[in-house]
Amino acid sequence: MIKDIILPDLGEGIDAAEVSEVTVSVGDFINLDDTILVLESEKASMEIPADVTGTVQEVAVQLGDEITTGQLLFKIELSLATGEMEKMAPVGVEPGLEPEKRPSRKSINELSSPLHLGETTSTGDIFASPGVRRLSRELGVNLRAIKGTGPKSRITKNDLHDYIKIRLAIAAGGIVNHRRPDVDYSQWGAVEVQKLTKVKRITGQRLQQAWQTIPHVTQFDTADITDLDVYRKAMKKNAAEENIKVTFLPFLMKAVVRVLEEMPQFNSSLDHSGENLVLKHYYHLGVAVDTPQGLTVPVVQDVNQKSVLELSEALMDVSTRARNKKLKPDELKGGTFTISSLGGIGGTHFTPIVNPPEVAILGVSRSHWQAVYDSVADQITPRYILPFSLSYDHQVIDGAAGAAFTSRFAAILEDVEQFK
Ligand code: CAO
Repeated sequence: MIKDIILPDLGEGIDAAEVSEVTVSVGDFINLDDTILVLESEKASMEIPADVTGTVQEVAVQLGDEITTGQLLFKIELSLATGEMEKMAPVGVEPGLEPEKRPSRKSINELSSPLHLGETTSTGDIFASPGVRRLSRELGVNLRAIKGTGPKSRITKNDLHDYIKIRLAIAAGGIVNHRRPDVDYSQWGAVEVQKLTKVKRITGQRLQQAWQTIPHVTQFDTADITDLDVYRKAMKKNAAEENIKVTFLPFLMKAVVRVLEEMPQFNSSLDHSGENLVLKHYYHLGVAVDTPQGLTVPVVQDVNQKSVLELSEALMDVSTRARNKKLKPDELKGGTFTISSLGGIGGTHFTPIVNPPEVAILGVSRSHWQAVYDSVADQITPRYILPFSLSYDHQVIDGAAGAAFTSRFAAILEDVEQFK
């Protein structure tokens, strides 16, 4: 059955208005209360909601039309009874499915014809006030691109402002601080509020900046450290007599520096113009340390000139002082590459965030025993495998170089002679 939708009395003495947005097109399925038209009169902007559910058969008005009370707006084919809807369900949709779990006619249309983002896209299924709609039209912003934070995901003026700010900042290569919605979480259960430490706040800002300004790629790889484990255990036993704790980390630092010497672009920074690469001939490694105050990254200098034992001592020293808040500001500066090791805690792989102005960071996860096929001996043997990830700035480093770095790093770890 077809129903005519006519322009209702707009009240407040308004009997004519201009069509500023037609939010539905022929073939669209509309629900009761969906916005189908936005009008602007001398006095106000207003949304006209659908008073029926069904499919648009005819659109009788156009953008810019001056329309009056009682004028025909749309012809709508009213929604069919549930039984008939089931017969119309597309292939792959179970007839017994509850109506709300079944794709709407509109969403089926969207699947077959990809949505084109642009000013002319229908936004009738989006909640936004006429003022917001008008502003978005004036600024050429497609409301579909914005996530509404209001009730029923309504797009508020602040959402629109935030969206525009973000787009402008991204276009200018700048940093965006999102306005977080002020939500009362206690409406869903008990909560407590904890103040972020200064370290967490500063680190958070730096991480956000890095994440937004550096095009990250993360390369995952593994190294067979079975022989290195045996070697480390022997060294650890001897060093324990001198109260030095030898973990895997100093070996990883030595191996990293070896690769940095061979592939200098990983030990570099882009200069302020972004047109030159500054290659550093010193090897100062930042080491991420987990402290009660938050993540701290002290720098161990001249790693290429230190032995595994000297690095072990240096690590014990800086990690203890980091946790006791005893690091000097200078000890947090001048790093050329960072290692973040979660190996003492767990996990298989993770994607570390580059620590600017550096261009790459190594993330180390926990080693595990694994059955590995040895094709030469034609047998399966247990091997101790170290998973790791390398994140790098794709402005500086190509994917091929990233993969070459991780392969070379693994090869060095697998050859224990390199550490003797
Ligand atoms: N696989 C298996 N075991 C590992 C390992 C690995 N990849 N890495 C460390 N271990 C072992 C160590 O050998 C040690 O065991 P033993 O006493 O038997 O030798 C144990 O785990 C604990 O090591 P550790 O964590 O105390 O020492 P470390 O040198 O490996 O790391 C430090 C030092 C300061 C880096 C570490 O304590 C730390 O703070 N890590 C967290 C870093 C972090 O938070 N990164 C996240 C940044 S992104 O948010």
